[in-house]
Amino acid sequence: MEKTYLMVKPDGVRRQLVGKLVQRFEDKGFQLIAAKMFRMTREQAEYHYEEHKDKPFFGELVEFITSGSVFGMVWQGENIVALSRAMMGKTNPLDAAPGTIRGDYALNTGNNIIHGSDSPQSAEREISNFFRPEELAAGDYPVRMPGSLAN
Ligand code: IDP
Repeated sequence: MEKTYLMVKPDGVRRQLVGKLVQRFEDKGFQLIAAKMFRMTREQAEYHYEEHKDKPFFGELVEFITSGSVFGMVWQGENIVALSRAMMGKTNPLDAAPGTIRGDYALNTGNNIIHGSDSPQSAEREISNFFRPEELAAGDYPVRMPGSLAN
């Protein structure tokens, strides 16, 4: 099953959007298999954004992402990388369609609320930066309620 790393950035945490964002991905039909609130170390941040290390905004980006707690999540589901990126909307909120997360909640690129992996390979790399393999739930879906006959 395809996995992705989704993360509510410090601006989203400060604005108390965590619950609403989790709800969107649950409603879509994806499965949450790990989540935690934490403060990223500088090393984790530089590794996470390594592809941007030569960009002029790299320093600012690392400062921002380590400026407060993030809510990191591992999700799984069919085509989740592409579908979650579509739900997030374009990087620059000026280009993000209404109805997308950035279109609905964000005003500028520096404060665009959410991160999502851009490929299954990036997802694997990003997940391993923040989670140990044993932190990922396995076999919890479909949920079986005690006494329930349904799957
Ligand atoms: P993505 O988050 O939509 O995948 P990327 O191009 O991978 O977009 O950029 C990573 C993050 O870096 C963006 O989400 C945004 O927070 C930040 N960023 C990208 N371009 C700029 C910029 O021109 N100025 C400031 N921050 C930027």
